[in-house]
Amino acid sequence: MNTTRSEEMYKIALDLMPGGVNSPVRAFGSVGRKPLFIDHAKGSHIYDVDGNSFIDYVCSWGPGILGHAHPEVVEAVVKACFDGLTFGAPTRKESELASLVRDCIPSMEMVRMVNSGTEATMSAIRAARGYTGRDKIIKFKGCYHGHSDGLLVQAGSAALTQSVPDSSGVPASFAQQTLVALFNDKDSVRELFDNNKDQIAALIVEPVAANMGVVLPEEGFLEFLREITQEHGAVLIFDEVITGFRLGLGGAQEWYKIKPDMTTLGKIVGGGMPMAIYGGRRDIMENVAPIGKVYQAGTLSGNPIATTAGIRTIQLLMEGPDIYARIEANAVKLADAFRARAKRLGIGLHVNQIGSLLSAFFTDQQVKDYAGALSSDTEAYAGYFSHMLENGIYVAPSQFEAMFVSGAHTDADIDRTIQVLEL
Ligand code: KE4
Repeated sequence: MNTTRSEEMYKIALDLMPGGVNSPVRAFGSVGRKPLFIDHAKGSHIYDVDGNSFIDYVCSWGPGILGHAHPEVVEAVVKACFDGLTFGAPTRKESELASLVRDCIPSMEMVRMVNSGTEATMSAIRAARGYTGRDKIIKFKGCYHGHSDGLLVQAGSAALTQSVPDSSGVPASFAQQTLVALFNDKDSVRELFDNNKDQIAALIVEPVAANMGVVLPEEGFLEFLREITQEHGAVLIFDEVITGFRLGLGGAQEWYKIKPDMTTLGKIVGGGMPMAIYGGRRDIMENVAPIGKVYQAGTLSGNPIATTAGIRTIQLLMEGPDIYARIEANAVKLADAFRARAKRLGIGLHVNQIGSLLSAFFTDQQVKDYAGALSSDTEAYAGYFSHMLENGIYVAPSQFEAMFVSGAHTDADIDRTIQVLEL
């Protein structure tokens, strides 16, 4: 595969930006290759600067549920641009998007728009701390909620002690406010609440973990989180930046019928533009400035172009034809093809799939938690990644990410992908 121009661009970029990228995972570090520079994308395909084309299952890490450059979204965005890119003042569109979100996710009684999932989770936690007057939070090892200091924290060896930052530059004092539990391990959560009575402001969780690869909540786990947070007066925050509008219009909370106190959204809700949202119970959100004392602000929050992209995307998802059944069916086909490959090659492979989200873990263990995910052979994953890329299939350049199926993936795309898996 010719990658001459990508390599030229990479050299230039390396001199200008850390690792030549604006987000670490894009550097292809964990798959031992130089990154491809993308020229354009359309529908289910992405095209690099050397003219190579790929069936894309990264979908920009989730936003691309309708496929790239959906004509109706692009048309709405272009039209909006002629009315001005940003005003720093309220617009009708923000209320329209907020209302659409509440129609789809009724637990989000009141919302605030920001520019990234990181801002959404950081602000939701600040609102929960302001509402409860407490400082500590619980997150889960292997769950990712963006790069705000308090959330860039991984537990120590026992996973139950005070955490240590896993990013340098995060003061230990910040980490001490973040307690880390184990996903699908009720005792690890119980222990933190018992040892930190009345100190925990919030528990934040990806209801379906998708940042250690896709790991599903075990039967009753989310119900348990709902009960224990209720019992201890802690705010339950569902980080649905990936699952929101991905598992259906109502996201994971509709899928599992659990009502969190707060929810964060990103990716799909902005239709690929910089847009994310936090919100939830009115009595919590009414603590947010300017009506409350929890300060949070943003120059481009609720930006008229980003809201336009989000509104049109959600409208298309609501108007149908219903794509959710089709993208789930295609994800199931791919999951079965991965399992068939593993059987044929006699390799350990564990596939987790829900809706249009899936991950193939290169391990012979069941992957029901972080330890299971970490048992994966990342070298084997890197080999698989190159095999797919060299055959025109663009999957996540990391074992610990999700594969996304979009409404733009055709039967021919799925068949071609299965064919490559059969090579
Ligand atoms: P952003 O700040 O990247 O918009 O969102 C942070 C975030 C919050 N919550 C969840 C559940 C997320 O998955 C993310 C971001 N996801 C990663 C992919 N796993 C974004 C890709 C990247 O970091 O470049």
